[in-house]
Amino acid sequence: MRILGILNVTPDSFSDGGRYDGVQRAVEHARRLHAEGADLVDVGGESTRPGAAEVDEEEERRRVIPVVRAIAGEVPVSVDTRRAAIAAEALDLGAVMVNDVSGGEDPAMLPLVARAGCAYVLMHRRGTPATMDALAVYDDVVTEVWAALETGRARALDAGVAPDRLWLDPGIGFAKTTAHNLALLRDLPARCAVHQVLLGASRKRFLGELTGEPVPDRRLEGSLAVALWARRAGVALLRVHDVASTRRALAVWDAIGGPA
Ligand code: HH2
Repeated sequence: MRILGILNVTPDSFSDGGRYDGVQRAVEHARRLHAEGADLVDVGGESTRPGAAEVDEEEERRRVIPVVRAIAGEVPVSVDTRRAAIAAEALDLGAVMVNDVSGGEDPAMLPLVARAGCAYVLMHRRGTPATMDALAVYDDVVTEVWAALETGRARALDAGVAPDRLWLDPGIGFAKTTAHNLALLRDLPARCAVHQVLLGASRKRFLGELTGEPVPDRRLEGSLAVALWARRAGVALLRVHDVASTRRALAVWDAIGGPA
């Protein structure tokens, strides 16, 4: 399982908002994540936490692009954006992956990714950060989320994205309650048997609900429990804040599962 380290260059992300929103600090954190064992670093300039304000394109560019320019030569970069224009600039600067939480809403996104031949993460969500909590209503969350992802996958392949360049992500916490997130996690082994799956659960709200920990930075134990389950389930890429701790937990897990 590969690790995608999170670098939010935002003032308002739910866990690390305001910590890395200067280029120098962002670059140092990207280097640290890479040194700790992140295979890629995911650079994002727009918070998606419930209730977050939309960021206009110029502001997103101002936050993200200088950081991508500074680190793409030394650290493999994923750009966390739903805008094709930002993705295109990041790819030109050497980013190797586009992480699109909107699942391809920008009509220019899939053609861009197909042309570039880069890796692409297609995530499930409903609505926007402003509306998503009210949209967390499903008859059968697993069936509905994965049907939407299959539709997105078909659109991506039609647009010319190569199957081995595509990652599917059930979007933990995006228009999902704790019960929905748990159902999606429980179902992962079946999905990982047929798809390349990316999972992002690090420090999220449902971990706070399950453990009684309201402060996102103090949700390491819950995040590590999900990491071990993800490993067991066959997740291909895990998006985390705490790279060093995740690597250490996985080292023990893998040693137990490995040859004597
Ligand atoms: N979660 C967040 C952001 N981007 N991308 C993918 N593919 N999957 C996720 O689960 C995912 C994501 C939200 O977490 P974070 O970046 O820590 O916070 P914020 O959106 O407040 O910046």
